[in-house]
Amino acid sequence: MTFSDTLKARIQTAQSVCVLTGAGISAESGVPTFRGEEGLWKKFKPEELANFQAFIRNPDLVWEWYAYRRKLIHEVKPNPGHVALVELERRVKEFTLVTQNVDNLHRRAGSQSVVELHGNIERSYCIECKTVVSELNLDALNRAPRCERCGGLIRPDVVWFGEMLPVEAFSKAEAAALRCDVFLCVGTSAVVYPAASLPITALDQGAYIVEINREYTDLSSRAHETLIGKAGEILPALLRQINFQQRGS
Ligand code: BV8
Ligand code: ZN
Repeated sequence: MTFSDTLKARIQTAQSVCVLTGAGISAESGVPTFRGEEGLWKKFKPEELANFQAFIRNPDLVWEWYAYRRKLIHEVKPNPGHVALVELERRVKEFTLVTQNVDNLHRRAGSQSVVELHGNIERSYCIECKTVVSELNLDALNRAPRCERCGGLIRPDVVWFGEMLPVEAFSKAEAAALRCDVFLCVGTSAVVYPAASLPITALDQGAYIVEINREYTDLSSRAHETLIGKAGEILPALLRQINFQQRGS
């Protein structure tokens, strides 16, 4: 696999790198994506499951869907794509990993600076008193549990459609996009906002935008480079071809 001299030079000399990942980086771990052929949304529509009204209308169905995904995530492990980003984080002076994924695989791979834009499926909280619940053996339940303190419904701590992203997380992500020299956009269909606005924010301030995906997306026409292929193959190959020793001062 060959990479452009520009790309290698840009990463080699970058003071600051920002990476945005989507479901595609976890696909090779065995976690289904949302919008692909085998995607999670094929059976269910986002509006049926990933929104608060759907949860209130049918808490057990939504809860069961997340319990299924949590169980799946406990059975998989990070793949070489996640691991390559841990290596990149070690090599670059300033590195921010922003993820739309709620599967915790970046942290399990060893990434330190993970900004979770859409929450984390391993955390849950009560919709009434907001008590965070984690000790529940969540997978075993296929009914939405009730809060021991107030009896309120317990929901997954993920961002649903129509819900605001965690303010601190999004401002951290935006600050990184505004500062970076290179922005890598890995395994996302780039259709969900405001996450999908981040590569454009980086582009507008002069960063070099590189997309890694199995197919072209809405972002491809704006990116400087689109590398078509699997993230778990491209990222390790790219890291192997960059000579970080030659870093400038
Ligand atoms: C908000 C829940 C505002 C967690 C998710 C019209 C226009 C623009 C925007 C909107 C609009 N109407 C509504 C909106 C806003 C809406 C939105 O963007 N909708 C889109 C769909 C049009 N956004 C929101 O509602 C957000 N909130 O805007 O609030 C607001 C303002 C004021 C006051 C109140 C509110 C909230 C967005 C978060 C929604 N939550 N999920 C969960 O259950 O996981 S979205 C869901 O999509 C996931 O979170 C996921 O992270 C996200 C993005 O999907 P991807 O990660 O990109 O995955 P996908 O399957 O799509 O693509 C995978 C890609 O990987 C593919 O391209 C594939 O080719 C590639 N791939 C596959 N294998 C590999 C690979 N690449 C490399 N290697 C491989 N091996
Ligand atoms: Zn409660």
